[in-house]
Amino acid sequence: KNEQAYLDFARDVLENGEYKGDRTGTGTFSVFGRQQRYDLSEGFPLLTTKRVAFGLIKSELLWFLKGDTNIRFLLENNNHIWDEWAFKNWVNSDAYAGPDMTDFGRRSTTDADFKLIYDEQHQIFCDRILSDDDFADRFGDLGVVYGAQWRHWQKVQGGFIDQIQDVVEQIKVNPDSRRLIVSAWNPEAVPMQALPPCHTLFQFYVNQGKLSLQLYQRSADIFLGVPFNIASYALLLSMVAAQTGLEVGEFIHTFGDAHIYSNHVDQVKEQLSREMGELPNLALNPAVKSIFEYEMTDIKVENYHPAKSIKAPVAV
Ligand code: UFP
Repeated sequence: KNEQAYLDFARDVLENGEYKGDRTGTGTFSVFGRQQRYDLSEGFPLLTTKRVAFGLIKSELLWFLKGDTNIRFLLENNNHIWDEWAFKNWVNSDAYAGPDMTDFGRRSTTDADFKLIYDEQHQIFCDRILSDDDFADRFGDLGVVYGAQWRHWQKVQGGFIDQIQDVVEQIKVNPDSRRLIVSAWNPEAVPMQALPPCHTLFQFYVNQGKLSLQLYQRSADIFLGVPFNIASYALLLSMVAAQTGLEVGEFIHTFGDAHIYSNHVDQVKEQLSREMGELPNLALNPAVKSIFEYEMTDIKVENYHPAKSIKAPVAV
């Protein structure tokens, strides 16, 4: 069963992970190099041992596929997963005149009084992104993030490459190709990026009418990030399969540094103590004719009955 692969992986890292410091100062239990396989014909791999917010996965993936790098679209869909990166641009600019937001990520998790002040500024920020076009242009844009790398990779000689369009076309005309790759990792851009891509590169594979996708993820927060990442790439694979007339094959998830943060250990144990349920099904609107034309209502998970969510602090 698909979910078992994730749970076994989490147990493996809990048992075999070695303590390792990290950029965020939190500390992790970490391994290097692991792989799981999810056969999508057995059900859609949205975990049932805790609730995973599929709406956020959907709107984020549609945002990437639009080539959009401005958080306004996410906010319009009540998705706040990228807010901090844009918020940081604002509070570090001379346009910001509010209370001091230095190190807001860490302080808002450790200082309750500060959190109230931060929440208020965060709300003001989101309201302005939604209502003020100039403000959104100036502070809502995250620059070179997945949407840009996937849809308009900047060429050295000028012009752009649309990696998604190209790979979908190649899957149709040249399915035996061993070069069906989308890369997000740009060594030239990395020093300028607040968060260099975790999803470094993915490759498609077509055989016997089935489409598979393998992702290389350089860095993985097993408790908070990975359940999202599995569902997001399984959704992408399903959408590309639908648009190329192929059946869904396997999603193969390959890792570099796979870690459980030291303040997620109890939550992982709680999840591992739970019974798995049936995986849900994914329903894509068959009338959609292009990978770029899906909207929120064209994508649904059916029969999703997860255990309740488990809260954990995000390392920033
Ligand atoms: N992370 C994920 N999945 C994601 C994402 C981030 O697991 O989709 F965007 C985690 C991995 C790591 C942190 O814990 O976020 C990124 O930090 P670093 O760049 O130092 O690897």
